[in-house]
Amino acid sequence: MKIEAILLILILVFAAPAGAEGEKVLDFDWADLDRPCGVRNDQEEPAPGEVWIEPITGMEFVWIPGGCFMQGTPPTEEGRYPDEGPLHETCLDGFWMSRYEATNAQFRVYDPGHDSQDYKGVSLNGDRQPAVYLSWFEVMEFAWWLTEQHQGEHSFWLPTEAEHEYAARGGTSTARFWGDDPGQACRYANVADLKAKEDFPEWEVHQCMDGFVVNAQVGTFEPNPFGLYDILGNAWEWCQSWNGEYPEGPVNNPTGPAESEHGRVVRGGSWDNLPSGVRCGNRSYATPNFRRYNNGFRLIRLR
Ligand SMILES: [Ca+2]
Ligand SMILES: [Ca+2]
Repeated sequence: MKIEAILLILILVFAAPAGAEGEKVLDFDWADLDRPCGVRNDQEEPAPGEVWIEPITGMEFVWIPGGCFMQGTPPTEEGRYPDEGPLHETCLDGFWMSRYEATNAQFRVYDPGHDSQDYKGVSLNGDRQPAVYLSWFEVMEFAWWLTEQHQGEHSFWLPTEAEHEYAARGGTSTARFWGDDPGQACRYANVADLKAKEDFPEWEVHQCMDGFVVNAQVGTFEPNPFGLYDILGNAWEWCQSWNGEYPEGPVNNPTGPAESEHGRVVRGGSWDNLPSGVRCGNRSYATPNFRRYNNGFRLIRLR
């Protein structure tokens, strides 16, 4: 079945916005969806860094040029976990990626009742704070809804795991896009820092002060070389891919395994993570029903 046909079916079935009350029950298998990569062949490739504003939510997308990179981490990287190998070459088509994590205000265009909750009494519901406390399913429904608003002209998805790592690295190969030193994090990312340690002395933190205990407004820190903000730190970001072992050899546009008992990939680390959790190559995952105060998303646009 062509992807357009699958899309249409899903839009017809799941077009209704999420209500503020009650849980929704989804009875289809997202694993059936093979996400396409790249833009339409009949479209001219945008220039690196070109910007497109999504008119309904105001989300700002930046063009990420295609290319090849070494995905994963070398065994010498400090804080590395075994599932980050083997290092392997991954080549990707270009894609549009949201410059910022999706915010509460943007998500509430779709679901006015969305509640990002609080962390130990501190609100996470500010308009420009990242939308969190959302399951993978709820995020995908948002993406389908936004796709429907564009009536086939554009489609919106989560990044694959490979796209997220490629985007986060921004052409760099160090542990973090600013280098290897976690002590430099606080210029570029909201992480578990010395400010957080004042409130939570038991936390292992980065040895610097970013000034935020919980989610900061998106775009507070310096961007990476692709012009992406908070691609490390602030909120974890849901990805399209299931978690699984890396391939041994080079791959083109990998979308990940067909399924996994571990769940869907989350990437980038967050404001409550120690240095090993905030690295471009760090891999994490959660079951698709999982919701948490530090887990958000950003979209990509294809077509
Ligand atoms: Ca912080
Ligand atoms: Ca983030």
